[in-house]
Amino acid sequence: LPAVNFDTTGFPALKNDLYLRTARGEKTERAPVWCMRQAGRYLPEFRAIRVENEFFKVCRDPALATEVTLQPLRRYAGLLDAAIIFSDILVIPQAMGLEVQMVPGKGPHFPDPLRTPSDLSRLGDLGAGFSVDDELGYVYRALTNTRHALGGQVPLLGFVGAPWTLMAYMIEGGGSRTLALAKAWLFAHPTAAHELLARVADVAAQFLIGQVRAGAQALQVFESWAGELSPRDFADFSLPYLALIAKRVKAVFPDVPMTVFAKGAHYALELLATETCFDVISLDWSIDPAAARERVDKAMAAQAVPRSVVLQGNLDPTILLGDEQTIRERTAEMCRSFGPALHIANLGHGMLPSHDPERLRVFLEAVHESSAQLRR
Ligand code: 1CP
Repeated sequence: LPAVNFDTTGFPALKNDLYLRTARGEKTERAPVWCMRQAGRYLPEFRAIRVENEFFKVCRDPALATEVTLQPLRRYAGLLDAAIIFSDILVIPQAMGLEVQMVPGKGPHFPDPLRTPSDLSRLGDLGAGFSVDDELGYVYRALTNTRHALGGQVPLLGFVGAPWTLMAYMIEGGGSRTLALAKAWLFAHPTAAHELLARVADVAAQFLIGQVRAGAQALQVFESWAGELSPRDFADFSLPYLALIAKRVKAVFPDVPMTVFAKGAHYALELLATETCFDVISLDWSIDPAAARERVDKAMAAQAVPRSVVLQGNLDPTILLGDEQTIRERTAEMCRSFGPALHIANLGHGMLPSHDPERLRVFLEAVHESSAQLRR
């Protein structure tokens, strides 16, 4: 593995700024493309590293995190327009004092999750010695080292989990089908729920600001469990914290593009566009891109100060399990539906461990081809 470099002053010049220009609302020659979970278990080179190294060890070791972040960039040379730092949304609950294990084949497991509101006192974030930058400095070091190792090929993205999604993991103790334990807090203990959400939002905002200082060039907030909430409860328990995070980061770094991915929350498109200052709204595959474009444009046009909102997404990842012809056709269709501008191509959710890496190449090539054609 290459030597580790923590100099945050002399980063290499950026050679491909397609993602950044699009995220800022500029017209570009084609749609930039990257994929959620582009570093992950579908790649044999990733699994080879994981045989020897526990999941959070890869996150905490800057040389390993850099290596894994760069793996898809190397394999799909010239086809990806962004890198996303290898880490996990669960590093925040960990930093706040909860133990998180990554169980092979199962996913995250909290041996001792939050059970009742009195458990909030177990979280360390209000303690006198608590510092987000100290607790999560290993992510900053991974970002700085990766930014150097990228050599300016593409911009580097940082990310966090959104408060509602992290609250869900902290109470459920892992993935869950109904989120009944976490949702019970919303209705039985709304004050405690809001306290937890506000504390996580505070840590998340500080963490994102630190990630930019360390070298992240754009940011994404993952609200993966938004779709479990009704529109009314999304407006109450998710949206205000998403808006707060974006506002706090933008107050320090107004020019760093920010994306929100509220999976399953297409009902909230207008609110995300008008009530938050995210530059990009990432869509899952449950909404037609043209319909999303129209709704967002209509909502923005009614604003006193309209701005352009970029959309990201949204191919159903399981389409990559289909044949090459189908992948090409569906990708072209998706690009046409988003239209000839303000689109960052992506899947509607992350890569799956069962994906064939060569099918992802077909998707990436198809985006290059069909989105360039649209703009001619
Ligand atoms: O053993 C392994 O290697 C575990 C697989 C894995 C990987 C590759 C996990 C466990 N996390 C990650 C990396 C990861 N997670 C990234 C890295 C960068 C990239 O995208 O390439 C990112 C951005 C995440 C974010 C993440 N983690 C989310 C939000 C996005 C989403 O998928 O909705 C969520 C919900 C998690 C929790 C998590 N971590 C890992 C798993 C398997 C899960 C999901 C479990 C569940 O369904 O509850």
